[in-house]
Amino acid sequence: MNDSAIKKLCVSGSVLTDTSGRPVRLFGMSTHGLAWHPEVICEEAFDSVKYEFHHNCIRLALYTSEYGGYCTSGNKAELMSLLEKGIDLAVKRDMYVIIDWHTLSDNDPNIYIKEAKEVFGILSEKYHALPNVIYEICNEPNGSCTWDDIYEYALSVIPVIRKNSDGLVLVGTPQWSQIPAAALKRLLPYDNIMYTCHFYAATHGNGIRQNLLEALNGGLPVFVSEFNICDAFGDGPANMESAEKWLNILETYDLSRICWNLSARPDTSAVIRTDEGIKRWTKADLKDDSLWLMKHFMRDKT
Ligand code: IDC
Repeated sequence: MNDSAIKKLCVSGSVLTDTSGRPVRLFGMSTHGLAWHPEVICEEAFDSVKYEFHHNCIRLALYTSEYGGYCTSGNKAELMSLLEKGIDLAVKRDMYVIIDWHTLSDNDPNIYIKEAKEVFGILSEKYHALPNVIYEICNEPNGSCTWDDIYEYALSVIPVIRKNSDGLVLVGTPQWSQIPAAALKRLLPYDNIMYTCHFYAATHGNGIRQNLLEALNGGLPVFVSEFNICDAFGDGPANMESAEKWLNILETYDLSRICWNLSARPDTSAVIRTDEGIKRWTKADLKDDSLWLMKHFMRDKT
């Protein structure tokens, strides 16, 4: 008997719902790279996301290439056990948890498809019974990587997950997940799929918002699995005017949204003000821009 508050997620048309068809909106934080900041995978940090910020989701960013990336110089066993610890900490708090296969400088996810299939195979087998777990199969395809390339990748990776689990799968879109409308041309032939849109409000303006609107008006199920209101380097001043425009779309279409990132690094996108080690952070520990972001973007409407 599962008496957890966590409901199984379904994609119904373009809307994320529970199994009784009630819309569900996820909002939460992404970690920085697990290899950079393993210390954040701990009780205190997860308590702060759940009980101080009142988020219902956390995203675990497993970089594939950069800085101790899983497919490059990283310690695979340590990274896997961090992921598993993060999943356990989230499940214990009745939170949804996104396993983020954080491709980035490996611009085409097909580059490390073998490793992706291995990792998603192991994790979907281990966690198939938990409705909390969400599979994000590629963070940000970019460069010359097209929707057709992503489609082929997804056609190979999603069946590995589906063999074990019918859980929610998030799929990145071209140009750093800024072109969700590209997916309208050829939808993936599976249930419970959402396509991602990422934005950094101080860099990304009308052009990318128009693409998101085109995707939404075309009926595409979209999940904002990474955003911030600063620039695309994750730094610089926030642009509130652009942020308000993005917020308006997210609210109008009730999109789920995950903010980058839970760390105390100096750049703007790291939400914690001062690096005094890990503790149960409260809203008083947030940088001013992050506090604004939380207040406006991260509200539970239910
Ligand atoms: C950035 C981190 C930064 C790190 C860099 C590595 O904030 O500390 O050095 O990655 O390349 C993304 C990516 C995300 C980026 C973020 C900000 O998904 O990995 O994080 N960003 O640049 N897409 C757009 C912006």
